[in-house]
Amino acid sequence: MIQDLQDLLDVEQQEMMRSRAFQPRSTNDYDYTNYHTLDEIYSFIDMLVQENPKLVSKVVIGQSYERRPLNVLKFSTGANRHGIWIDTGIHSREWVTQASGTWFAKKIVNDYGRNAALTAILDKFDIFLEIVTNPDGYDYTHKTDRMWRKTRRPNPGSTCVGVDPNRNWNASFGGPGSSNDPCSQIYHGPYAHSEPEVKAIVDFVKSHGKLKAFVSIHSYSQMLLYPYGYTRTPCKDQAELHRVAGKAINALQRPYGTSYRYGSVIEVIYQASGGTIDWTYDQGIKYSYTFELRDSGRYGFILPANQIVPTARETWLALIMIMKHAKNNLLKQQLGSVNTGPAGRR
Ligand code: 0X9
Ligand code: ZN
Repeated sequence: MIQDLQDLLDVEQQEMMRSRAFQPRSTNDYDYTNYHTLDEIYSFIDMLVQENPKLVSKVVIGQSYERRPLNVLKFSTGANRHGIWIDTGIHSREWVTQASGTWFAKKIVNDYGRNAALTAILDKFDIFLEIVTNPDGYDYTHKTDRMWRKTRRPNPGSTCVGVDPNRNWNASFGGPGSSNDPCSQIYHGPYAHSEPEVKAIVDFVKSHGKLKAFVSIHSYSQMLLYPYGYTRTPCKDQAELHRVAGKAINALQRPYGTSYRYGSVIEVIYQASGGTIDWTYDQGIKYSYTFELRDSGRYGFILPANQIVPTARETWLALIMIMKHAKNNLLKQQLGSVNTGPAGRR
């Protein structure tokens, strides 16, 4: 319960006004310390691609219900690579996530060729980053209801709008921890992958076929989670996922002392069926993680803008740890197949 919610919303609006008058002409001038509208983030994406045509491209993986492009940034330094996926903003009101996604994008172009860890990762993997995963919802949080979470598709037979895109995946779809009431915040939708925003990612994951890590970023609560959400039965890589999560949250804690809890979704938050990372894990993407970024409840979804950059910075350290681990695992796999292949059998 936030007592002074309207005060927080007023401050947030005033802060956004401060940069509204200013149109950045490059991603260097972009105000990473503030929240931005959908149009501003989409212009950021186009500027970043234009400025770094060798490293960055824009992949449109589909269209939202209201026909907005679903833009994914692809960071790539070579053909036929394995992939790492990161999404932010699938729940539209979790504004620090889209803001952090924007910061990550700039961080990748700044660090490639300069930072050894990131460079090594990009020499093995393409990174796919969907900053505004629920653009209709995001636009709606700016124009109408700051606390909107779901998609914006009308539900036939109901006056309530939208489906929870984190209950819409085909992983124990419709099970406990989701609702069949269209007015619920955790409404699972009429059938699995009914939401175009979800279906676009499903199609992308299947057609890519070589994603090794999938990280879906939410706020708030300060948690790093792995599957499952739909069952208490531990996933078969639980021990490894737990170890990697521990290292990731240690790295995250270093700059500002932010403390995270970690474990499976069902053990650490609550039971949730139809969640993103349960589906990606069951598709064979071992390093499937969900973050819940800052804070732990004082400001909740209305995190003050002066915490955007610190949040993004600390989260990036955890992401690097996960990506590094995925890379080492891939190298081990590739070495293993060389040694047991026809020529290299020992
Ligand atoms: O309830 C949710 O969807 C997530 N919390 S949030 O406050 N961001 O809405 C947690 C769900 C855990 N994730 C998965 N089951 N994949
Ligand atoms: Zn969320």
